[in-house]
Amino acid sequence: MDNKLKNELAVRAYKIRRLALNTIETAGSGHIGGSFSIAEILSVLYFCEMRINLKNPEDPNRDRLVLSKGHCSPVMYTVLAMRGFFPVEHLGTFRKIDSDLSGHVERHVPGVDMSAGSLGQGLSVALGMAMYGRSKHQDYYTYCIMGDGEIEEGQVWEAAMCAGFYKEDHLIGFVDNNKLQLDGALTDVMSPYPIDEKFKAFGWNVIMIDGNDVEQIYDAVESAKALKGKPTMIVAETVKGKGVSVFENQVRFHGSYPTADEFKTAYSELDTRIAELEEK
Ligand SMILES: Cc1ncc(C[n+]2csc(CCOP(=O)(O)OP(=O)(O)O)c2C)c(N)n1
Ligand SMILES: [Mg+2]
Repeated sequence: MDNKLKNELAVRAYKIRRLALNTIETAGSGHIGGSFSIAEILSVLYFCEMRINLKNPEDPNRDRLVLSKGHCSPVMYTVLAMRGFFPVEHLGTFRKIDSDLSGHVERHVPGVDMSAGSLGQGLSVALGMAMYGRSKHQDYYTYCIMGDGEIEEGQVWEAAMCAGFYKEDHLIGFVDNNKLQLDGALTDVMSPYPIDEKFKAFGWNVIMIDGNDVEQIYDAVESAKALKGKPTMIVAETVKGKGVSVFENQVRFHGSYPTADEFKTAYSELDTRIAELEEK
C-alpha cells in the first residue's frame, strides 16, 4: 500500500469518528465505543476495497457488507453518507422519530445490506449472500463485521461450521476484538478466546491484525481475496472508543451519552489527530 493511500484512509477514519460523534451529539444518543473501534475497518472497506455502485446501490454485482453488530449504526450511516449513498446533512435526522436512520442499521437505508441489532445473526445472512453469489457465478465478496461479545451467540458457530464446510472463499469476516461488551470485559462475562483457534477448527483461514491500522486491514483483505477454498476471518484487535482519551477502553461508552466537557475533549483530540495526519 502506498503511503499516500495509507494516509488518506487513516485521515478518513478520524473524520468518520468526528462526524459520527457529531451525529450522536445531534441525536442525543448512540453507541460510541463500538462505532469508534471499527472506523479504520470501514474506511478501508468503503474507500478502497469494496465494489460499490452509487448509481445503483442494489447492483447485483456489488460487494455486500453486513454490519452484524447493528448497534454501531452511527459509524455505518456516517460512512455511507461520506461515501455518497445519501447526503451528509441527512445524518442530522439520526434517531429522530420520522427518520429512516434509526438506532440500529436498517436495510431500507441505501447501502445497508442487512437490518441488524439482534446480535449473532449477521454471519448466517452474509454466508447466504456468499452462497447465492457462487450459485449465480458472480464474483462479488460479502463482508461481515461482528463484535467480540457478539460471538458468544451460538448461531455464529453454526454459520462458521457451514461456511468452512462449503469453502465459501468469497466470505470475509471481521471480529472487532475490542475486549469489551455491553457491561464488562469479555474475559469476565463469557470469554470467547481463543477466537483464532475456534474459527480455524471450523475450517477458516484466520488472520490476526491490529484493527486500527489501515495498512494491516488492507493487507489482510488482499490476502483473503487471493486465497481460494476457505472463508477468511480477520480477528481485528482494536480499542473500544479508539481515538479519544476519555472514551478509550471505557465500558460506560458502550452506549452512554458524553457530558459537555467530554464532547469538548473529544472534538479537540479528534481535530488535533486529523491535523497531525494531514500534515504527514
Ligand atoms: C441477541 C442480543 N442480545 C443482547 C443484545 C444487547 N446488546 C447490544 S450491544 C451488546 C454488547 C455487544 O458487545 P460486542 O459484540 O463486543 O459489541 P461492541 O463492543 O463492538 O460494541 C449487547 C449485549 C442484542 N442487541 N442482541
Ligand atoms: Mg466488543
